[in-house]
Amino acid sequence: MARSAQPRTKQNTAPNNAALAVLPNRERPAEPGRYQGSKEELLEFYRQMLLIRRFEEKAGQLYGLGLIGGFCHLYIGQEAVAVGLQSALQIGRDSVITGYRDHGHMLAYGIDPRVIMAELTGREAGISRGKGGSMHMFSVEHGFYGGHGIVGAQVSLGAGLAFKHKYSGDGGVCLAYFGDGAANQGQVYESFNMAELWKLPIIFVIENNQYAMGTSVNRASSEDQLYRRGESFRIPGFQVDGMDVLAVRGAAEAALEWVRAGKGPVLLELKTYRYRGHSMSDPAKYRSRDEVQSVRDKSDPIDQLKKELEALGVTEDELKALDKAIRKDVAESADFAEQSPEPALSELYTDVLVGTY
Ligand SMILES: Cc1ncc(C[n+]2csc(CCOP(=O)(O)OP(=O)(O)O)c2C)c(N)n1
Ligand SMILES: [Mg+2]
Repeated sequence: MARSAQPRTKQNTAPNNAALAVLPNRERPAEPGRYQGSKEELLEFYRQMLLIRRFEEKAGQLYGLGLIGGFCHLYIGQEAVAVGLQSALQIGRDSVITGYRDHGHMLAYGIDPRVIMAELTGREAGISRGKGGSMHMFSVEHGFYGGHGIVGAQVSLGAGLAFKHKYSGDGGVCLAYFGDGAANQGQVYESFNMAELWKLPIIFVIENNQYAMGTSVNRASSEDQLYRRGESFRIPGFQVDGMDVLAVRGAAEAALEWVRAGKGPVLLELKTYRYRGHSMSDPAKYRSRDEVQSVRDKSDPIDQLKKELEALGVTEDELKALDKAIRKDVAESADFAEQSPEPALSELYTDVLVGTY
């Protein structure tokens, strides 16, 4: 039976198995393909992923030296996700929101590494003036709304951002990232429901890096094919190789076409992997070194793109020179951060919300 013949009203109490059976035949976004970029575009993706990798390695070192206080969650291994998705956005019109593992998303937006490093080290020159640290970075100018420490909260906030895009008719789309662990949070599903009901312009992005702190996705999730999690809300979902920046960009294109046409949300599950522990204080004893090494050997996003670039005629020397320039840039960011002053003590009394309840 066609879906239009099955009114979705309260009166229709009969079991709707027929409707379930036709769900797969509903209109869906085009099946994502691998992005066909020019050599220049591929080089730019490579540069951005390598910048994130080198930046995060440096952040790890600074943390070890005691220069970064509080929590610090590195993005190493997941670079292709932020770069592939955000390269498809229109900066300033679209919006992005994510959890606490946010350095890579900032860098993929082209935000100056110096102000990100200054934020990590709690300096006045930091993007949140040294008051947010690793987990709470914002750049409203870029449409980047954080940086959130409460698992899953960014999904509801993202639905709010998408509502704003729709309400004001600004044509923007919100990209709301969350993890495989966050995918089991209740508020995620409340957001799914409203987003589809109101056809909000939002792409829900599950960065499935296989672990939520020390718990593997298979141990925590009854449905571990996370791209299916939107089905009961009629949200189309796709599973994507999150270690292949071109596959990620291809998925972004397909999702954006659907969402920008006013057809409601899309759910993307990016299969990826984090090489480091959950945060800098995690010795990662819940998995073997061999497991990590085998992912690095077989599917590292930077190595994979390097091979493609070499096949396009980019020489090893050119790539080495690029790496050298990035290392220099990152070292300068660390120097800049170390030399920047800490916020004045009087800053303790600004940006504080006072109210009575
Ligand atoms: C509401 C809430 N519950 C628990 C925590 C503690 N916590 C911080 S990160 C995390 C795991 C989240 O894993 P995932 O969503 O897979 O993201 P990933 O760290 O892998 O990027 C947990 C349980 C929290 N910050 N907020
Ligand atoms: Mg995870």
